[in-house]
Amino acid sequence: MLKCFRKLRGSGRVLLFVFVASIIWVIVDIAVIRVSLGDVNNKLTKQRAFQKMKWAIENRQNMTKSNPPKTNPPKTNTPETNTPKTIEDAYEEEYMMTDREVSRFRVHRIKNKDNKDNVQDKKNLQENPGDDQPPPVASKVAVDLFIGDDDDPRLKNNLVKKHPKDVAIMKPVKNPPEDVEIIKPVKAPENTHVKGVAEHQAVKEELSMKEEKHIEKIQLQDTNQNTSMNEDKGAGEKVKKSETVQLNKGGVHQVLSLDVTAAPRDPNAVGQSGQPATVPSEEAALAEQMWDEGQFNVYLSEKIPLDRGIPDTRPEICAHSMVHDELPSTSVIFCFVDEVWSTLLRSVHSVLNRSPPHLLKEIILVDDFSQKDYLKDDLDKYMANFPKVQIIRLKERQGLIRARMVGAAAAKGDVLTFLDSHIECNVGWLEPLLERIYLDRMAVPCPVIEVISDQDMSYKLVDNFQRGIFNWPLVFAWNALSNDYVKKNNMTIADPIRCPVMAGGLFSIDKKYFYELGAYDPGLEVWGGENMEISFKIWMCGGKIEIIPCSRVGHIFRKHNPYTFPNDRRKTVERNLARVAEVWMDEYKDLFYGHGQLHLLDQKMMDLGNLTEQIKLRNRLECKSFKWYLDNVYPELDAPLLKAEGLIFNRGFRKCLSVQNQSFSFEPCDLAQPNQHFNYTWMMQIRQQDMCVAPLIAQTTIHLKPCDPTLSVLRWLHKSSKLKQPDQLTVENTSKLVCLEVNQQNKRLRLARCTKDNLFQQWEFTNYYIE
Ligand code: UD2
Ligand code: MN
Repeated sequence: MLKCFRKLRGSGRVLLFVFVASIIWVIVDIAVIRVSLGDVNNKLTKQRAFQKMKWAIENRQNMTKSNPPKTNPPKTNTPETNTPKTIEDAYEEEYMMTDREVSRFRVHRIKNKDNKDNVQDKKNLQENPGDDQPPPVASKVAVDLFIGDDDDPRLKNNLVKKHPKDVAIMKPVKNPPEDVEIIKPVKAPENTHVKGVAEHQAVKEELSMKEEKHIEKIQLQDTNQNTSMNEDKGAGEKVKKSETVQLNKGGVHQVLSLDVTAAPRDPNAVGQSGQPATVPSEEAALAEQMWDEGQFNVYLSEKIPLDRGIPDTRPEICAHSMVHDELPSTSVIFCFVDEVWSTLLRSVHSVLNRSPPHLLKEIILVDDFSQKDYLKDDLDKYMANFPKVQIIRLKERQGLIRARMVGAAAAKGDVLTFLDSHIECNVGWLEPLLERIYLDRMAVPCPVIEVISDQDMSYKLVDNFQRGIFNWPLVFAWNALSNDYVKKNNMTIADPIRCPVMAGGLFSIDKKYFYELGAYDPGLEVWGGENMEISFKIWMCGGKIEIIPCSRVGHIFRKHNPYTFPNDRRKTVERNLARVAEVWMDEYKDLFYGHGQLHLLDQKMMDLGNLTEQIKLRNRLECKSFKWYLDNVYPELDAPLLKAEGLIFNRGFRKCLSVQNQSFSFEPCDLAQPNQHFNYTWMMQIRQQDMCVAPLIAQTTIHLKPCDPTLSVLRWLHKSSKLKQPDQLTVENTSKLVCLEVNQQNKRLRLARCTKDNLFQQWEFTNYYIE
């Protein structure tokens, strides 16, 4: 019995094992069946989704307020919403796409920062079987700036041919770009690579809200639409694609970081991604020869693709910042004289490629009477392919200032954006500028001006917190905000930076406001000083100038102007500055003249032209004083109105100079005596009220004469300062060195030959205001 029981127990284990095993088998079997059913379901789901997506694509272009979708979507099991969502939203929400599936509907994003990443992305793309079809949403169109077939060797080394006849403009893309990363688009004009759009949840919500409201939709058309110069008409067809973006009154969206590319961007192209380029040693002589044409490395510029990538140098948070949907449109104005072909074109392409098309009203090229042949017909022909670009030819050289005014007069945009003709606009450059004007029409925003190296054409990031200032005599300079200032004002690296003056070349301004301000002084010639004029005018007449760190534009800074000046360059700039000083600087103009510009006061030497209109304008606008400007906008500037003042003490005689009945005497020093009080001015005059100490050379003595800043005979050289020892008072305008001296015998004043260490020739004012 016991044995039998043991046997049964043994076989019971076996039975139990068999029982458990079959249960597991059944479970596994059911699971397998479920999985294959799921597969079938998934396929059906996907098919439905594709159908719906196809419908969405077909209808997307018809979706405007007045033009609702014409066809219905295919029926699905999911409830219909009134508002068609974006393709990818609809798909994602309703069918719970996997990441891999989502990636099919993503557009490509340019990754400027590191080509290695791009290569990796490409690899990922290849390894990812989900991406084996071209993305259905963003069909790519290339902007090919080279002639001929793919086999053309110039395509391979990205040689930009100078002769525009050799240049084909548009070319359809055959393969997806190579240097890309993939992100999810929400509002992207077709044919663009969009960075950072709607990755942000808040933006997504904002946008879907707007879609529901359907208040306004704007068609974002590719700027290159209908612009093919290519013989192949098909290429033209392919670029005629557009998408809609819905904009909402009072709504906001994440800043658009468009970057239309000549896809595929060749990572090995010369200067690609803003990398430094080098001249091969055998070409060094040629490169040197080409330098003078532009005063930078023209040789390399010719090799660099016209739509090269540049690194996105914005502070991290900029790509996520929000701007209003209803920004004003802008006309971009480039003035140029004898600009280098490749840099001019690169400038224009950077605007076309990186500006939201609906905000870019036009690009106006003002040719300031260039003499170079290629800037005539060839440029006309090339630009004829870009409907947004127009060229205005000046019949004689007007100079940059009047050329800008011609451009402004022709502009149809709400905002004028002035740019130099050798720049590269970075991604997302435009909206932050327009946003600033949208918020305050009297704000004049400038991008951060970054550096395109004149040597190797690399794109260089500049330091944060830089502002534009001037030093005497009105010399523009960059200046870093102090840490204290940054802390005190709680500033982040993306906050606008108040600038006492702008650099001049790159800024946006509300067009009406520009004219309210009287535009530029048309009496300014050729080049220089107009940045001071417009800066003072803006600040003193109620506006403000700011650098917007989220907007960045590279500029080739050159050591010499590559063009000629109709008259002497130095004189031209000095005269312009003197006009500005006369109109805007009140008594502070003395500081301008006093810092090495006294020769400008000589009317025979310098005809400043008529200033009446400018002075009238200032009065009409009821602009504030220059003192207000210094106190409120640029308090850091050292701007004492006098070089020195107080008593004039003679070190040898140990008494002070005094005026009694129009003649000079010496008295014991007494600060309370007004007749002992003199000012030593920036005009180098020794002044008591309106009377000036004047030398009488022939009589070797001095007398008092009514002051006149233009009279050079009234000028005394006196080198003493806060730091230096007392010094001689030397008559400035004589060939011999003549000094003011106390005659040791009769204790009277006289003019004598300057002798070192003679204490009777040494004078000291009570207060010095200069270092
Ligand atoms: C800076 C400004 C520039 C201007 C200048 C002072 C920047 C980046 N640049 O000098 O815009 O404010 O200071 O006036 O802030 N041009 C003409 N006609 C002429 C002379 C020049 O159209 O008679 C064009 C020229 O081709 C260029 C632009 O004006 O596109 C500015 O000239 P620049 O580049 O020689 O001036 P830049 O950058 O040294
Ligand atoms: Mn320039």
